[in-house]
Amino acid sequence: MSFETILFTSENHIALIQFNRPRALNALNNQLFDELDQALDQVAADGDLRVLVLTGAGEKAFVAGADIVELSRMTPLQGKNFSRKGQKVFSKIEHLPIPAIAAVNGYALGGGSEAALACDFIYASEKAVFGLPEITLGLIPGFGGTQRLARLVGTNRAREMVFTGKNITAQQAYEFGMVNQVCAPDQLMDTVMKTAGLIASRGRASLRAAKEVILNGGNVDLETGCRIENDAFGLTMSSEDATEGTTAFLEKRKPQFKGTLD
Ligand code: CO8
Repeated sequence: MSFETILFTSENHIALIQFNRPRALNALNNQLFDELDQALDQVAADGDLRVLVLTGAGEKAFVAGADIVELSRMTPLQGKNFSRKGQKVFSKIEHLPIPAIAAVNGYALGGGSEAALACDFIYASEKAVFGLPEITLGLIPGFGGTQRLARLVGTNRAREMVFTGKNITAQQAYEFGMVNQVCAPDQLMDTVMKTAGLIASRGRASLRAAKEVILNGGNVDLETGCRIENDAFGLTMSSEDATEGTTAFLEKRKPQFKGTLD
């Protein structure tokens, strides 16, 4: 299937989705959300994929937010529905059966920061700019940003960013714990693909279990989290990958993971 607002390719177990509306700095409109939704369904259904990388096409932007032109024409109810649509699509990234990495190459404002926050972790170019400037438009973040940012960097840092609408640099985002690694702009994709390649060499079954356990454990007390981990551990023990991984170790060879929990 071909898309107009995103580029979707895959190679060596790694899916790559690029936001691609260069004339609007990759801003998120209805069409983009529909296409991203379809691409994510394809990613989830493809048992050959083990990791997803999300980035922005072009030099300047990851995503410069929701499309303000489209937004300005919406009734309040259409705006509420658009917010819910964005929340659902970003939740789909969060709940994919494989890890997702955001490679933030430029502006990640409003919905752009919210898209990155829905990924499992973020690498950023030194030129990246993060922020939730919705307050400057008389709005608030509506694609899960108030919730995910506060959980990731703490309530008070999130309050300051959301109340002021001020942007932060990649370095500040790193210091806040929002970004795992800051790279020179021309090194970003190589660095991300190296990490993606390492993840892709692991088994899909254990990646899925690890992702789910960390995600689900984040919202419950430690004891409940450990129970969730314990159940998932039992499930991975029964996977082909666990047999292959332990056998390969004992046979002093590299494991060839082919299993799945689907
Ligand atoms: N929407 C639509 N078009 C955009 C957007 C956007 N978010 N951002 C940039 N563009 C367009 C510009 O209008 C411009 O188009 P044109 O050439 O036709 O005039 C083109 O992209 C290039 O942009 P600039 O000329 O402005 O480039 P600069 O380098 O001067 O500035 C900035 C880059 C700083 C990124 C600037 O474009 C900017 O501030 N953009 C808006 C950032 C913003 O406020 N984002 C938040 C949007 S709101 C949001 O994300 C809400 C999410 C929750 C919604 C809930 C649902 C209702």
